[in-house]
Amino acid sequence: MINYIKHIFLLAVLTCFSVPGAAQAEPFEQWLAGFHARAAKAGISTETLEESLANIQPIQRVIDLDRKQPEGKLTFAEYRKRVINDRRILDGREMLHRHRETLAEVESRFGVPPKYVVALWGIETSYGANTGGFEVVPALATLAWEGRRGEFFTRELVDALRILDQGHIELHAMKGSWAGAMGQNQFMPSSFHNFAVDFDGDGHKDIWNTYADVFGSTANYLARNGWNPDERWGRAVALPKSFPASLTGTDVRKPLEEWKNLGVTLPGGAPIPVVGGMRASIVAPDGIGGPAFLVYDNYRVFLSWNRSTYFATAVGLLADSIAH
Ligand SMILES: [Ca+2]
Repeated sequence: MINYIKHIFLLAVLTCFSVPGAAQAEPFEQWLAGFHARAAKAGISTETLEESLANIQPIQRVIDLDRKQPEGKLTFAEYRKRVINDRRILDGREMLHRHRETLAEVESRFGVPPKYVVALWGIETSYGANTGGFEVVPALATLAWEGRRGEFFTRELVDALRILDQGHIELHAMKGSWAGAMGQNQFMPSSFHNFAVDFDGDGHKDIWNTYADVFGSTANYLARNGWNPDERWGRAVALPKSFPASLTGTDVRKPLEEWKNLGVTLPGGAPIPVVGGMRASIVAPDGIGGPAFLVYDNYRVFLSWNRSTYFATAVGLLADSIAH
């Protein structure tokens, strides 16, 4: 279900750039031969190329999912209900407790509190329970060949082969979503190269099966995208009746003092805490009449992971729900 929701966003993005009817200009075998040459030129070993590309075929299910038109957009209230249910909150608390030592080590190295690492893990894959059953190489090859955003997926496929070349994971254990998001934190291969870490020090960056590497890689991603250890992500607030919609959205940033003067309060009506120098935005995913959130710089770090405000807000809310 979570992947389904993610796919709606991904499809919405993909659809903007698609050229109907432009797909599959050449037979798959012919495309594969050309890709083989390109990957060899990019430095992928002959051994990896032969092992991973031999006998692969396009996956019809991946094509179907890629071509599926987005259904009607969920409201944030609907999305929130699906993504932050009681089961996920209880499981998150359990995971926070079970992995507390590793998560504490991760926090001391990257400055990201455990609740955010666990919340991202929960929203991406239900704490590793739903990582996607597609083998990444044929899934990416299908998307690279099919044509729609072919160049993007071709580059991701080269990056995927490089992961195999470096020996981080075995070919058939390299699984992910239909669109190539891999392992327990759903990194695309390019994100893997930029942000995955071998936190347990065994020589492999294993975001599929090693919790320490999953947590370390997630925290490293957040830290490298500007996570501020001294701040939270944001908080629920109440807006005054006259609040103009034009002041909502992450493009509008104001000092906390200014929001306070504009009548923004905590949900119960108490004044919002004002910290000098901090700027924030107001996000109201369902419009002025719906829930509203005062969001800080760390919220933008969530947006660097996934551009959806639904996603970013849900991560923050789940983190707060599991930390008790
Ligand atoms: Ca490792």
